[in-house]
Amino acid sequence: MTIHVLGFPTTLGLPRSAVRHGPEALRASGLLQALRRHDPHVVDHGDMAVPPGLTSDPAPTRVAKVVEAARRQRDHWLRVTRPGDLLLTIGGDHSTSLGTIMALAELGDDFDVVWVDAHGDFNTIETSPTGNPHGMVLSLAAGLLPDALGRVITPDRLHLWGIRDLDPGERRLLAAKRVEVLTPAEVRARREQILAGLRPNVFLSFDIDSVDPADAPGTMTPVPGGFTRDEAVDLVKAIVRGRNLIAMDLVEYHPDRDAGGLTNRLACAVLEAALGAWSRCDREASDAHQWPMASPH
Ligand code: Z70
Ligand code: MN
Ligand code: MN
Ligand code: MN
Repeated sequence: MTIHVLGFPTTLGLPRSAVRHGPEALRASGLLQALRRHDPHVVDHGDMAVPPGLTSDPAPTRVAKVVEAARRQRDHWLRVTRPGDLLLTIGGDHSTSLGTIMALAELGDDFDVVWVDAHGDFNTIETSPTGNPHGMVLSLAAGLLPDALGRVITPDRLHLWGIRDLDPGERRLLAAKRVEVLTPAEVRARREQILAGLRPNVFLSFDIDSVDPADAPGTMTPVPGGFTRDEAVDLVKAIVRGRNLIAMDLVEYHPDRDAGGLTNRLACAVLEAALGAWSRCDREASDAHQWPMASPH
């Protein structure tokens, strides 16, 4: 079982930001080495070439460019992945996550998406106040925009946790589609229940702005009232434990706003927490499998 790590330094979802330096900054502080301490089967696929986002592009052009980059990421994953592998992508803005959803949908996996974020990312071109596609990724994945993505995913698979900043139009759409949308307080209060409601296969998309700005200042769009660092790490462990993490993203990390490296260390801790829990599941499964064969007659 291989852990595939891909940098996706995109600003196509949010032009003008330095989030394209996220993968570079996390690599420079030793992320790959840290992950390999948890599991030696880490393969680094380097960074995908992604053109910069342009503020001069109208929203439909921005969306088309996001979809084009996502298709290349999807095709890359489809070429390299084998059953049981983990697809790990380091963004980039949240448009980083579209290609992996498309790959998993194409593979026909029965999976849920856990979207840990301050934002709903469920705008359409019509409801978006900004025209930024990073706020439209889940509506794209659910087939609400006209772009042909191949297979789309049904809204019951979406689990939005940590949400505290919704635009009016996306709020209505999320309600109409009956998507699970929970604030940090609701996640705290109903944790065991919502964890129990997840399918066994999970894609965890972790937007660093889900964490409170006090613990994660290094992001473009900080929103007060988020998870603490410890809550976030603990939540990630709880999501992965006893489940099959098939993919994970870490997105919206903005190194230029991360004086002191607080957010960098948090990003690393979140990924290590996921891998630690994932590796343990993996070992337990293979131990259980091998024990009867290894036992004396
Ligand atoms: C707003 C929009 C957003 C992340 C900001 C913001 C969306 N709802 N997503 N930061 N990660 O422009 O659609
Ligand atoms: Mn997001
Ligand atoms: Mn966000
Ligand atoms: Mn569900």
